[in-house]
Amino acid sequence: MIFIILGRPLTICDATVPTTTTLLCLSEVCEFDYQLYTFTYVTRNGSNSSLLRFNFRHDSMFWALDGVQVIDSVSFAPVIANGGFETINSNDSWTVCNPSNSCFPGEISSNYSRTGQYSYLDGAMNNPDYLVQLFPTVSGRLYFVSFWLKNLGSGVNNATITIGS
Ligand SMILES: *[C@@H]1O[C@H](CO)[C@@H](O)[C@H](O)[C@H]1NC(C)=O
Ligand SMILES: *[C@@H]1O[C@H](CO)[C@@H](O)[C@H](O)[C@H]1NC(C)=O
Ligand SMILES: *[C@@H]1O[C@H](CO)[C@@H](O)[C@H](O)[C@H]1NC(C)=O
Ligand SMILES: *[C@@H]1O[C@H](CO)[C@@H](O)[C@H](O)[C@H]1NC(C)=O
Ligand SMILES: *[C@@H]1O[C@H](CO)[C@@H](O)[C@H](O)[C@H]1NC(C)=O
Ligand SMILES: [Ca+2]
Repeated sequence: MIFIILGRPLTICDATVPTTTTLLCLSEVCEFDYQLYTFTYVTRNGSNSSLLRFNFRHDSMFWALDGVQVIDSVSFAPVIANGGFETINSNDSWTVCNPSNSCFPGEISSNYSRTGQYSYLDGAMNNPDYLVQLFPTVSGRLYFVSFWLKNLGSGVNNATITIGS
């Protein structure tokens, strides 16, 4: 890959939570344009926060992610920050962990935004890296989770999205 990606590299690792559910697992899939994925999630009883995690590996191209939303089913308030990746200099939302020091780890980029100016772009080679956000949630409550995901090419790839609380 010879793409030049503009944007602030994100390198900070983040927290874990006691329970984790897999929302989506794609592996060795062909190229596809932005597609909306929607899920419901009920937080663990006794928890006060949730962790949304996007694991990405792409050996030949990139995954693009935009429009991430988590909505409280009671108040209808959005509970995730910077879901459109527009606030590139903020430290209060997403972090990326690249434990295997993969080439082409996740970055915010202006090349493939779905809405606004920026999206998240991840081409971690050989081993996955992951994008996480920890956010406050109400114990035992239903949340609506959604995001737009685009696959820029076929070959060896993997997108595994989990949520936990
Ligand atoms: C949730 O936790 C509270 C406090 O521990 C307990 O009283 C309640 O029964 C639990 N509810 C469920 C649905 O497990
Ligand atoms: C959330 O839960 C953790 C672990 O149970 C606790 O240490 C923390 O104080 C809680 N935070 C709030 C804001 O209640
Ligand atoms: C974000 O965090 C990094 C690492 O702690 C720090 O160097 C940087 O100044 C912070 N950026 C902002 C905008 O707070
Ligand atoms: C990404 O954007 C930069 C800056 O606009 C541009 O130079 C580059 O060609 C773009 N790369 C791709 C793969 O579109
Ligand atoms: C896809 O990635 C997930 C998370 O990193 C991993 O648990 C899973 O084994 C991978 N699947 C394949 C087929 O590579
Ligand atoms: Ca955006």
